[in-house]
Amino acid sequence: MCGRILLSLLTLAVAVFGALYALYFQPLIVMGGRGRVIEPVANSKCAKDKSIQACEKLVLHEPSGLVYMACSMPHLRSLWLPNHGLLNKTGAGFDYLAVYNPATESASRVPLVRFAPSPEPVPSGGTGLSVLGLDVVSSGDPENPHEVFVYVVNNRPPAGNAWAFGPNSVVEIFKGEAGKSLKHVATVRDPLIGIPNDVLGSPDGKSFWITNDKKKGSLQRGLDIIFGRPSTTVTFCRVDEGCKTAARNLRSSNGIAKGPQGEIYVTSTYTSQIYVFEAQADDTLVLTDTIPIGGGGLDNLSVDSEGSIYVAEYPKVFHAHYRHLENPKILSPSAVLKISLNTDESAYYGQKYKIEKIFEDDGKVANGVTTAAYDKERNKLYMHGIASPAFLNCEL
Ligand SMILES: *[C@@H]1O[C@H](CO)[C@@H](O)[C@H](O)[C@H]1NC(C)=O
Ligand SMILES: CC(=O)N[C@H]1CO[C@H](CO)[C@@H](O)[C@@H]1O
Repeated sequence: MCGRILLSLLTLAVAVFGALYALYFQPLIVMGGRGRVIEPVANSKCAKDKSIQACEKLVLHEPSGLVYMACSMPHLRSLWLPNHGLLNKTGAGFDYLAVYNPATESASRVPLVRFAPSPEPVPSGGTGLSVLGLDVVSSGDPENPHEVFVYVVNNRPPAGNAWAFGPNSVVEIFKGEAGKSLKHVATVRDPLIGIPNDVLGSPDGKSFWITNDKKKGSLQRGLDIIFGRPSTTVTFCRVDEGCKTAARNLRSSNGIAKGPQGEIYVTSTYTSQIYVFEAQADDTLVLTDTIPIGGGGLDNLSVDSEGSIYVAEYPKVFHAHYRHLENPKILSPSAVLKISLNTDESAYYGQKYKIEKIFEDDGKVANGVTTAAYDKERNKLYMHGIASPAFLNCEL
């Protein structure tokens, strides 16, 4: 009798494990890139610039052709990266903004004016910036056609114990002429700014959306990744009025960008899909579509002048997030996907979007790419990564 109960319990345990495996673990293993063969695509005509490193996000400013980047140093990312639960404050506060000029083919740091990141102490030799997401938006002022607002996520360390309190994250807003120094205009803090990831700014310098990767606390994040709990949000903030939740119940929201018709795209890293939202009059977001990619993990995205979406894909996302981030010298393969509205015949059969792989590399040329933008005018694909050793520009 006892043996029979034991047997039933064992059968039940096997069944439960099997169901969990099929439901949760197997899709994760496929998305994690097990068995995926890296096929080189367009990786032979690339120029590297090692003077600018560990840039998690880059933004092409189309009117000028300049590429803005939010950068650090690879070894510092392994210490201080609150979005991944890396909370050694020694690595905080040394980051910077950089700009690449295609005319001179050179990159440099952007001088920041009137930026006093109080009240947190700035480490000696530091900048007071711990950057992640970035956006660069033309102000649309006819008197100043090159004026831009630059929004950057600043994951400042807390005054006390970072493991207990998490980061003291804010969004910094700067203003200036494209390619010149930037003047600090606002630091936005709010309880609804948890640990922000990416930012999408407005042309007037007064409001923005952020993807909120997670609340403070990282065991929860691990469980949410495995079980796909929709625990992340998009938050909308006005500089003068504070923040509110614009979209909730999202799975691993990460990159955010705007399309030409005002649609707002958000990548879901660990479910390999893109959410498509429509902004409402009250600045909340209504989900209108999802684009299933079904490949590896997805990261930061950008939209070109014709509305095509470019997204950095991790062929091996867990390798990237757990091995490469902890030791950036361990190579991590990279890929970039282009997603456009399908205008071929197959559109009639329900394939609304066309997904093309336009770049792939095993990590030797492009190590750990997390962000990409395509300059149509110059036929250049720009790439960088959160712990990458170099800025890459490749001819397609
Ligand atoms: C933080 O990083 C520094 C520099 O690598 C190291 O010396 C220190 O032991 C680290 N602190 C902790 C608590 O791990
Ligand atoms: C700005 C942005 O979307 N950030 C993500 C880009 O890539 C890194 C690496 O995964 C993520 O940590 C950022 O959250």
